Amino acid sequence: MNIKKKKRFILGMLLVVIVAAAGYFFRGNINGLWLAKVTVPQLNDLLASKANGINIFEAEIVRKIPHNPENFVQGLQFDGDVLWEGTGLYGQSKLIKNKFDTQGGVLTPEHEVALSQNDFGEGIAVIGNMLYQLTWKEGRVYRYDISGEVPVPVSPFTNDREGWGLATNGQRLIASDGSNILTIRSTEDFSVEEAIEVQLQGTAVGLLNELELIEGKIWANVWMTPYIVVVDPESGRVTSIIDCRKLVADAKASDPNANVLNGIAWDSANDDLYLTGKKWPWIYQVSLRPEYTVE
Ligand SMILES: [Ca+2]
Repeated sequence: MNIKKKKRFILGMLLVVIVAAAGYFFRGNINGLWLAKVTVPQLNDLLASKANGINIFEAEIVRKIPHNPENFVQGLQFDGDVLWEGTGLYGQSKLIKNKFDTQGGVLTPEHEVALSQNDFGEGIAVIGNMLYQLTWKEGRVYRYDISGEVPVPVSPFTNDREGWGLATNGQRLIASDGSNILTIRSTEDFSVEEAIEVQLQGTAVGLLNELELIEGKIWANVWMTPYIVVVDPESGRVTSIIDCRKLVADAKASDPNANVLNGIAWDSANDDLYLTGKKWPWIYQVSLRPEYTVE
């Protein structure tokens, strides 16, 4: 790497750290000013420099499903023909049950549960008849019995750290907390059973947010970036990076209030992938273009 490139790389790294640290303290109050400071080329350089041997895919839009742009999406998961959605912000956090006609591409909200005004909703996950919903700094893990038409709250669990994203491997829960550590959690009491340190070629990847387990791999939105990392749960290694810049650009072109990428849902019945973001007017069905190289 020549000196000019090295200088650019160090400046890029520095900018990422400053923006991430600043953003961390203003989470939930992110506005356009903060986002304007995240310039993609720096992040892109960072990823390109680390990307040797890592698969990079570009998310391409297959279909756009209209979605309520007021929803500050923090969690997204399929359960049959229901698409569960968890949203954030104080005073606005909800659990939303959507009927999703995947054939027709129509999302119909059927029921909403409002969280306490003092809780900032985060990730959600469904295991059997139980839905779990995290809160950000409040330590509360909402639980709902979803065997009936309407989710029924049952006694909550306690989280020992910040709640960000949540997913499931079918038996246990997988939680993120904004760091590079993912924790495997018991469905009995939310206790930590295992920890996975996520790293990209030896470097920790932090700010892991919304999660999804897809064909044995953990997919994680990297907060404040247009990227998703695909993680091998055994080693914690990032095996692929999904570049979602096209979706971010389309969402922002449709609605200037569209915030960051956040929301991964895998329709296992049809092997279809859906992605969205905070306050995005669309949920995108996407396909992945392989052998994509960062220019
Ligand atoms: Ca998800």
